[in-house]
Amino acid sequence: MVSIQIKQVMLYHVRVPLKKPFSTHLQQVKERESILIEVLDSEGFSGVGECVAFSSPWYTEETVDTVWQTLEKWIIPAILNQTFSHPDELDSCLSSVKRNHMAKSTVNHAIWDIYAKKLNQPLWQVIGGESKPIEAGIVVATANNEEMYEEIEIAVEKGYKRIKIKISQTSNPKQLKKMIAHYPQMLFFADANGAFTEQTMHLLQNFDECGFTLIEQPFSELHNVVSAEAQKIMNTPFALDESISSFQDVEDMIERRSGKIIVMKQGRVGGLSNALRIHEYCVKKDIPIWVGGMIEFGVSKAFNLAFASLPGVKFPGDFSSSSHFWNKDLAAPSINVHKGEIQLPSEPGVGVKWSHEIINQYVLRTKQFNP
Ligand code: OSB
Ligand code: MG
Repeated sequence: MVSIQIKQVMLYHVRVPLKKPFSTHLQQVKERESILIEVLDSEGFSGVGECVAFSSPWYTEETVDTVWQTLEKWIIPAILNQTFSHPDELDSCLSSVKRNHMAKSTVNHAIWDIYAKKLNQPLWQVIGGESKPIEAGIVVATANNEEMYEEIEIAVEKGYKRIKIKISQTSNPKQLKKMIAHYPQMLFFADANGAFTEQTMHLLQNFDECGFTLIEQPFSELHNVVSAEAQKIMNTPFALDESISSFQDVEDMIERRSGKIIVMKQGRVGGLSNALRIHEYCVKKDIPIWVGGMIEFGVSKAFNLAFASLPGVKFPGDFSSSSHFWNKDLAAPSINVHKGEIQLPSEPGVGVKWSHEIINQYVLRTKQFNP
């Protein structure tokens, strides 16, 4: 039986410029702030994790600052010296910390990494994944149309299997329909990040004829009832992203029929343990899943890749090469898309490490915690 006694936690607060701005109707992201974690156990095994909250609460309510504070004040003191035989035990240890899913996920991931290393198996294998290349998808999030068409052309040339574009009330469905017809071999997803409302549902309906495989989060997470009304009259399936922050949200989606597909972001649901519970349920209910991205470094992406090897994951996720966002990834090895696919690692654990040499160039503060 595995035994993991937590002996040390290191946090690194970093800020890294993106190669080019990432634009949605809600926010333009130019720099990625994050908190990187390393956990050491009493036998010298180390595990890594990465906070996916942003600098400001534009996507979810947690931010880099709230995650740092929650880790420092509540989560890390609760886990130091504790012994876990499985990563799933973390949630009961943190029962006095409500929600704060992204903060919890950071630690949950590091413990999964240690757990898989102690079993001497790659993480994807430990969680029941299939040994296969993972299909790569890219997100085009530009501020103007011309740039969007250029980036789509480049993504097609690079061999990506799927392109996700950001849409809003001002996007032009007729132009998009033409563009999609121009690339018949490519899957296109539309992500609205909640841009539509009950009053503008008729605008959303214009996207039904475009040829999108799915529309991600057409309405705000507060408007799942409206989403169900729209899904009733539209053929394109909705994939819910912001609406899914727990197992109960998945039950709610299925019950209301507010969407047909789940976008999995482990940070948003509190880590891999909860993501696996959701996966099991979705397989039972025949609800397809795909893996969403958060403009992450290689550690978070490596956890996403492990999840993407599961049988319930049915579409290519937000998996682009490290070089899409970064001059240099903070994790090693970096992610490489080859012929539209990414290889799973063969070494024990999640298969990537933080590169301290690169972190040193971007670090704002660090803190070490011991019992
Ligand atoms: O809505 O899917 C989203 C990035 C940051 C915050 C929200 C979203 C995204 C993306 C994925 O679209 C970007 C990626 O490939 O990492
Ligand atoms: Mg999304």
